[in-house]
Amino acid sequence: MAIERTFSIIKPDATERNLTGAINAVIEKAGLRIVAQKRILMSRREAETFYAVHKERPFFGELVDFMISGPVVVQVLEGENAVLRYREIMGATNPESAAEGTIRKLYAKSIGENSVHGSDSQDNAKIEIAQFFSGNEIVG
Ligand code: IDP
Repeated sequence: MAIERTFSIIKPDATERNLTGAINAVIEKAGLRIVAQKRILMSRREAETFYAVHKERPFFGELVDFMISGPVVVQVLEGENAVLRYREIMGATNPESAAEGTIRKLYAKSIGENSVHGSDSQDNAKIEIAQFFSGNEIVG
């Protein structure tokens, strides 16, 4: 199977509740390796760029405000089928629909404040990683 990289964000609702370590434990237990990680405060422009695909959606303003409301932890995760694997352990966008044991089932507060982001394709993973990390910050 292919070793891939995906991009992850631990969102402000989770950093606020001191859940970075708990979420990282789920990630590592699933066999994904955290090969880059930093805690940052996103600028409004960074958040708007990151979620540009959703700019026509009714929740766009709320989403951007939330993503800049506190620190986030941006990460690069590496492993077999990392994009799909991370989506599996994140769980559904809405925690009420998320499977038992997933990060969102365990920790998300709502469909908006849902604790984690993970890339939805290999192409988007590459774009998202490049938005936040330079090559020498990623150590596999
Ligand atoms: P995903 O994060 O599971 O891939 P997307 O549909 O790509 O879900 O939505 C991106 C993010 O936008 C979600 O993770 C969530 O934070 C937010 N979001 C999605 N739908 C809603 C909504 O109906 N209300 C508020 N925020 C939403």
